[in-house]
Amino acid sequence: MIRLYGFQQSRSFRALWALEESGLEYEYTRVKLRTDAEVPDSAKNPKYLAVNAQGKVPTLVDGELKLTESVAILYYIARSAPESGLLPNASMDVYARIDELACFVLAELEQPLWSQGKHMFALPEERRIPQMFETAKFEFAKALNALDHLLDEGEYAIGDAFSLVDILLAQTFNWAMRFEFDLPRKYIDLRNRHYSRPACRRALEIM
Ligand SMILES: N[C@@H](CCC(=O)N[C@@H](CS)C(=O)NCC(=O)O)C(=O)O
Repeated sequence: MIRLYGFQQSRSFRALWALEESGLEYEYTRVKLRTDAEVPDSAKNPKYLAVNAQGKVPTLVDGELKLTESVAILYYIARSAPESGLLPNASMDVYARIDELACFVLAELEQPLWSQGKHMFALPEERRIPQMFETAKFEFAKALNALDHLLDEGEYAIGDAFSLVDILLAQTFNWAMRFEFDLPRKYIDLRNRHYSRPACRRALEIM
């Protein structure tokens, strides 16, 4: 049985949403970030560090397999449930574009959001540099311009069906909205459209 470890308002929502889309059986375990190691469900507790050495979320455990990167987790879920269409049955070119977009979300789009998050709450206080907030917004705007060239025109990121990159994009735009980054109307609409999917709404309830 798949077990997902997560924390509200974090990248673990990507995995929870994908699991709900997939129809796979799973169990969800909440861990607490930024709490003392002695707290039993703390991400710093040795029990959790045994599955995720960085004490981060998400983590997916399936038998002997332990995955600690959200994008790898999405691919694993998609491949475990091919009928979900999270990875469409597609040509080499389409697969390559899906991989490209997944890498782009991690390396370019979410990077300024996470940098800001680190300097807002995740780093030790003495390491935080609030002056970087404006730079993060500048970098995010640059990434959005590049993104315009990577997406198809239609309802979905690539092709004519919902896929794992739509989850990645919608969750990352949701993150940008929470952090009050400027987001063009079309990307707010994309977030709202995908967040109204039944699987996403179920995941929101569970989270
Ligand atoms: N590259 C990892 C990043 C995981 C990560 O940094 N997760 C954050 C939450 S979204 C975390 O656990 N941070 C620990 C903390 O804030 O103390 C992934 O995509 O899964």
